[in-house]
Amino acid sequence: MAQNISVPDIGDFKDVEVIEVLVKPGDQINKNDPIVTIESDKSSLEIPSPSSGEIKDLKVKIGDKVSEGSVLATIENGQIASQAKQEKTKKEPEKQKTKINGNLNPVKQVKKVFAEPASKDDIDPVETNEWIESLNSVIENDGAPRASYLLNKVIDQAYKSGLVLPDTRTTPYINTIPPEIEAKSPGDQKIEKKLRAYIRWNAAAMVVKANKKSSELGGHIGTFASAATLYDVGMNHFWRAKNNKFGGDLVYFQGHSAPGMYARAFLEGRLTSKQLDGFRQEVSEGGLSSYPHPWLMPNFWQFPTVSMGLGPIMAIYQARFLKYLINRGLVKDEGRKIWVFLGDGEMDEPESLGAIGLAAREKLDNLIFVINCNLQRLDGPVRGNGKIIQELEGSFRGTGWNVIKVIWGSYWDQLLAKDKTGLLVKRMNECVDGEYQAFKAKGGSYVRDRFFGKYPELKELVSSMTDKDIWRLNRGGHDPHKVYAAYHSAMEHKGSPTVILSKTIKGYGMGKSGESINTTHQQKKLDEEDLLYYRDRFGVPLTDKQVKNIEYYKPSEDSEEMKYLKDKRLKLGGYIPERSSFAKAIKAPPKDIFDTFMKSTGDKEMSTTMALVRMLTALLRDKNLSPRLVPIIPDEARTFGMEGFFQKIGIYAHEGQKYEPVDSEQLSSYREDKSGQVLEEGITESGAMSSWIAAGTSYTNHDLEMIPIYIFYSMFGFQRVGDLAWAAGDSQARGFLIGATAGRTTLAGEGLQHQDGHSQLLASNIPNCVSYDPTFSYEMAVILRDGIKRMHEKKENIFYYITAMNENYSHPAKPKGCSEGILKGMYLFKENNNKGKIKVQLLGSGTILREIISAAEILSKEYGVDSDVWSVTSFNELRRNGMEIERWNLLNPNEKKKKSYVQKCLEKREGPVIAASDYTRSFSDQIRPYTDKQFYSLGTDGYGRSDTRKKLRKFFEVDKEHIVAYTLSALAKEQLIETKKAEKAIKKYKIDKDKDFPSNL
Ligand SMILES: Cc1ncc(C[n+]2csc(CCOP(=O)(O)OP(=O)(O)O)c2C)c(N)n1
Ligand SMILES: [Mg+2]
Repeated sequence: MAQNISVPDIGDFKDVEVIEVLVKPGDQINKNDPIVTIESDKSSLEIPSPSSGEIKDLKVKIGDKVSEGSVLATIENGQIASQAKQEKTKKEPEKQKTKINGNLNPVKQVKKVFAEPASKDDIDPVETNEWIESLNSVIENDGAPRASYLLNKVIDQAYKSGLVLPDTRTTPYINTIPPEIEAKSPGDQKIEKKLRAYIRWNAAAMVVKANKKSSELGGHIGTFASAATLYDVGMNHFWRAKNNKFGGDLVYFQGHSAPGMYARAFLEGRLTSKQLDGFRQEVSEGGLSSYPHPWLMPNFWQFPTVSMGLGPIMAIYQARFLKYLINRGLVKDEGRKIWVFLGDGEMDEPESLGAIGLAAREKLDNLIFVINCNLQRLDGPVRGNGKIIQELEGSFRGTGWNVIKVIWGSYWDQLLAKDKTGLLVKRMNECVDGEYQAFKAKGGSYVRDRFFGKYPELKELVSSMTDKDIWRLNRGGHDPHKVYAAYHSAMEHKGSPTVILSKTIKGYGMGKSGESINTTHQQKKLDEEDLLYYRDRFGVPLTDKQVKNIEYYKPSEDSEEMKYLKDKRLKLGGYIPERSSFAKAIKAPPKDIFDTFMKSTGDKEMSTTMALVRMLTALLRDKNLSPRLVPIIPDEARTFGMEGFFQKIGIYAHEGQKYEPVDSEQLSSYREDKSGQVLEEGITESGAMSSWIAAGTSYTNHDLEMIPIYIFYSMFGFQRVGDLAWAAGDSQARGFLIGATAGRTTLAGEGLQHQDGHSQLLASNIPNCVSYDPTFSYEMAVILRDGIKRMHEKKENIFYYITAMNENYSHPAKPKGCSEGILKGMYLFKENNNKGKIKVQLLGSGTILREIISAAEILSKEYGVDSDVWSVTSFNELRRNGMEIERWNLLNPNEKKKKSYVQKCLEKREGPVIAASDYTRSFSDQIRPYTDKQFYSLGTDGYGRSDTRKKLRKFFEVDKEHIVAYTLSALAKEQLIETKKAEKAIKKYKIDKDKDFPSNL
């Protein structure tokens, strides 16, 4: 029996136009296949079929107006599933796991808790000890989980009784993992120590050598010197490379520790000594880049990290993106990890800590931060008056991370074991980082006096130790055993991300020339004496002469060290870092997918943003391409009319949807789903951009080509996240950035901080960013399809920036043969030849092209001035072409001159050029050098302000009246018309000559 398919609840909308009918009688359709697309003045929505069956009758056609309940079609054999929605929102029962203190992996054994030293605050030390003894006894007899349970109960009771409990964000200043439960490294420590020494030496040598050539070259020794053990333990035991069996762990190396990675790659035979000699000399072929730059070393580096703060946020969203791919069923869950190496100074960047809440919320247990807490940054101590490790512990624990502190090395274990009163821990707790830094700069006797000497009991504790012994008391991050145990524990941890806070010494091993002193960071030279000291400190088998020549050290291939090094990497699947891609291309959609956009919209008005959203909807119907689209929106879906995507493809939520959304009855209901496709980022442009980078580089990091489309307020794009956009270029991300609500006068009411008149110029500075400012939907469609083809089918390492507007207007049919011009940056939109004797070339982009078109009509009708109207889709692309051609011509003075595309377009045309856009004049000025014609730019220089579009365009002098007046004036200047004609027009349009230049207002 035939049943009706009608319009469901579509919110507040009534009498909405049907713009597409997607089925015909006789079609066999599945449940949820779209029947029609309807469009309000803000957004378009597809109406899905509630059941499967055969379409019998169509009850609507394009142009009909429908509301909730209107019948669209009838379907036979279809069971209209009224429960469909309910079924959909039914949640999988959550498996309850036993969880203690938020930790799914409670420690099995816990070190006995110290009794605190007697304190004057303690009115009854005997009672205190009884409590502590009871706790120890529960741990021993019933285990840590029971002890945690009891403590939680006691704490709950304390809160109920109104007690103010002490701050529990931090734990004592000792290692999180007690020695008794440390996992033991299976490595050969002797060999690993030797290898580490060679790598240390070679890393320092390459920096020193480069600076012998020229002190301009720079480089850092102290950072890797402090982090060598942290890297080596990972390389020898944990980080699995990508190969045909495994996707590979992703390691974000700290940018300025790059010399250490080169030094290891040299031992591995991946880099030659000649290449090491080319450190920071990249202009000649084969040089090594200063920092990790995939653009410059595309087979080696994966992540550009040296702009501090970008590494942590990009890595967090990378870890989330990996979970997204897994939850969407696009890649297998192989237990891959994202490791991120950071400096303690770097953690001051707002971006470094800005997304740690998301990492915890999303339960990113595939993410491990290693923060090298050498207590110093560039100028001096990170927290001289405090403790960076404690501060970071508080921040990370507070958001729900698993925190592992690796503060003390094994030499401290015995001392700590002997510390029955807890006085040593007390002393550790009370010292500040400024003191800890000095302890390592000033030697054993200083430590004896200043650290242990404060309390007679502690002085006694180390009385049998020599100053040398005291000096040898090592820090956790330099102890491979402690580092191994921490990494092992991080790998096992489930349910939350892990941060390892590892205490080290900046410039470790550099002695007087740079160990733990305030100038360590910039130490790039070591004199002979320093080099000999460095060699001796680590036992590098080089003669004095070799040291003086600053030779690299590499043992013979059949040495036990080299065999060990290679064997370890072989077992872990290969070498890292290595950048590769085995992703399959995505075939661009057929041309006809965008056919509707090539036709005139007639009287129907829409914005280019709406047109773009309709194009995305069309792309989602392409079975091949659809799953690869990653729409990314920072809380602006409704602004851009994209709320229809919520229901259609779902919002990614790793926990699914635990609640019935308030708008569940509506078609565009807020649907969260574990396999949702939309990344709804909330209000974080940096986060959204980081997601976009992760998706845009998925072709290399996950061997899966994805098409990210990140749509944002254009003003909060490049200007806000410019550094991330630069990193995206370096990373060779592929995808679309859509700067919506673009144009200084087009986003009318929002005012100064919203109105963008320069993002196109910011985009133009990124070499591999291709940018467009289209006016009409057919231009947008041509650009979008070509972008997909170039990036995702032909795999060009470029990304697109396209501005889209929110101004509604009707769109003409695509003029014949203009596709090439659209892509190159300009094409002839219209010729006005009304027998006028004078001609002018009018160029416009974005919505201001429409002012140009109107101005051309006025000029023709009222002033007898003919014009050629050019739609400029990209002043940026035109300039690129112009620069290249000009350079070639200058370098080939004997050859026949080549012509820029601008010149080819304009050379046979008459009259001066007037170019206008909704951006600053520099935007259109970019092409001024590439035509012989007189050139005048109009633009929106100055701060925006809130008002109507009409008033704003008048204010910035880009409305049709100003364009007419300025054109007449330019023609008068060229002596093509009389000046009084121009004067008359200025009067007629009431243009205030005395008004200041808008930039000054
Ligand atoms: C955004 C940014 N600002 C400044 C710098 C310059 N810079 C490079 S390293 C550094 C100090 C880093 O200290 P820390 O993060 O503690 O690293 P460490 O070398 O101590 O491991 C600074 C200021 C930079 N690379 N990026
Ligand atoms: Mg530091």
